[in-house]
Amino acid sequence: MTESAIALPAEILPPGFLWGAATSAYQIEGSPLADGAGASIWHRFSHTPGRTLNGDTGDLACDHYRRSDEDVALMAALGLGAYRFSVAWARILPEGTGQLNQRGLDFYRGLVDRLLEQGIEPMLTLYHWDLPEALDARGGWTSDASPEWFADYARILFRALGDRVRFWITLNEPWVVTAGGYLFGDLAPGHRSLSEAPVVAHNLLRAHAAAFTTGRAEGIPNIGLAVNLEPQYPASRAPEDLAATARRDAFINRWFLDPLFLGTYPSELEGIFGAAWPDRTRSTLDSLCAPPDFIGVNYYSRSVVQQDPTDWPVKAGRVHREGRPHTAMGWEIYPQGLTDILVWLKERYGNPPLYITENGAAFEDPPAVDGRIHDRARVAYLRTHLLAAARALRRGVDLRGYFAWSLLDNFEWSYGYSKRFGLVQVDLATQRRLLKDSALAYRDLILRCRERP
Ligand code: IFM
Repeated sequence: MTESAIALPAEILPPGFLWGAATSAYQIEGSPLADGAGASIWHRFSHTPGRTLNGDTGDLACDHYRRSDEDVALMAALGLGAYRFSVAWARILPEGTGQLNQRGLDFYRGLVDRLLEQGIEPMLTLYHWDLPEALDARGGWTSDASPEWFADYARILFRALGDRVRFWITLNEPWVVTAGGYLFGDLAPGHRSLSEAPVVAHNLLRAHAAAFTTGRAEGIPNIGLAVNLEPQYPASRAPEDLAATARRDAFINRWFLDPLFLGTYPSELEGIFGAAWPDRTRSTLDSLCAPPDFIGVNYYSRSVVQQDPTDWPVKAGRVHREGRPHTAMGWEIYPQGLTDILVWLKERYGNPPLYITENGAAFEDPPAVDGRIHDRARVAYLRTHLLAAARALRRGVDLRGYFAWSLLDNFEWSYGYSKRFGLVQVDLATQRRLLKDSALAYRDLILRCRERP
C-alpha cells in the first residue's frame, strides 16, 4: 500500500461496484478541428478575448485525441473498471445535423475498442457542453428544434456503439448548461438572459426525453442523466432563510429531476423567474415524465443559504463559512453533503439506481519530489467522500459506482488550466503524465476491492 493510501476497508463498498474516472471531450482532447470536425461553441468562446483565464483554449488540452492509446494504458495501470468520457458532437456531425464525419466516429470507435480490450467499461456521455457552433447559429438550445437535432445525433452513436457501450448518459449537468450558458453567461455560449434560461432548460429536458425514447427504440437498455447536485442547508431557522433555501434547492437540485420523476416543475421556479417563467401545459409535462435508467450524481460541495434580497436571480445567498476547509475552486469540502444528497434522491424519487459520475477536487498540488506528487489533500478528499458514499449505501441507497473527477488535469472551462482536478498530472508543455499519490491510492483501493474474497 502507498504511503498515503485511501485507508478504507474494501468491504464498505459492495462487490460489483464500478470504479471509474471521468473526463469530457473539450476538456482533454485537443485538436478540436482535426479530421473534418466542426467547431463547437467552446472553441469559439475560448477564442473570444476575455472569456477564459489567460485566454486558455482547448486547442491542445491533454492532447488526448492523439494520445488516447497511451491514456487507456494509463487507465489500465490504475486498475479502472470503467471510464466515463464524452463525445464531441461536432466531430460526428460537423454541422450539427446532416452529413456524418466518419473519421470523427472512428476515433470514438477506436477508443471504445481499446477500453474493452483492457476490460474497462465505457460510460459514454452524449453531451458535455460542446454544442456544434453551426447549431448555435440556428438558435442553439433556445431552438424548438434542438431536441430533434440531439435525438438524431444520439441515434448515430446508439447504432454505431450500442453493441459495445453498456452505459449511456444523455446530458451532463443540464443545470450548468442552462445557468452558466444562458443565465449568468460565464460559460459558452455566454448569454445572460432571464427569459432564455427556462426555455433552454425545457428544451434540454425534451432533448433528454427524445434521446431516451430513441435509445429505447434502438434497443439500448441503460440510459441515464448526469446532474450536478448540491445540498442546501439554511444558515438559520429564520423563515426568510428557510424560504431562500427552498428556492435555491428548487433552482439547483429539483429543476431537472422533478419533471422526470414527478411530472412537475418545482413551484418555486415561477417565483424566481417571475414573468419570464413560461406556462407549461399538463400534457407537455407528462411527455417529459419518464425516470431515466439511472441518475449520475456529480457532487462537489454544499451551500449554506441565507436570504439576500439583492441577489439575482435566485434571491438567496451562499454563506462562506470562515474556518471551513475549501478547495482551490473556493468550494467547501463537505463529505456529509454527499451522504445527504444520495439519501435525499432515494427518498424523494423512489430509490433510483445511482452512480456518482463526478466527485473530486482542485488543489494547488505540491511540486513533484523524486517523481512523486504528494497531493495529500486530494487523497483525503477521496477517502472522506468514499466513506460518505458508503454511509449512504448503508442507508439503503442503490449506489452502483463511483467516478473520480478527473482522470487528468485538464481545461477547467473559464478557469482555463489554472484549476487542477486530475489524479494524473499533465505537464502542459511536454504532455508528460505523472501519477499523483491520489492516483496510486485510488489504484490500491480498487485492487484491494478486486482481491477480496
Ligand atoms: O470540470 C467540470 C466538469 O466539466 C463538469 N462538472 C464539474 C467539473 C469541475 O468544475
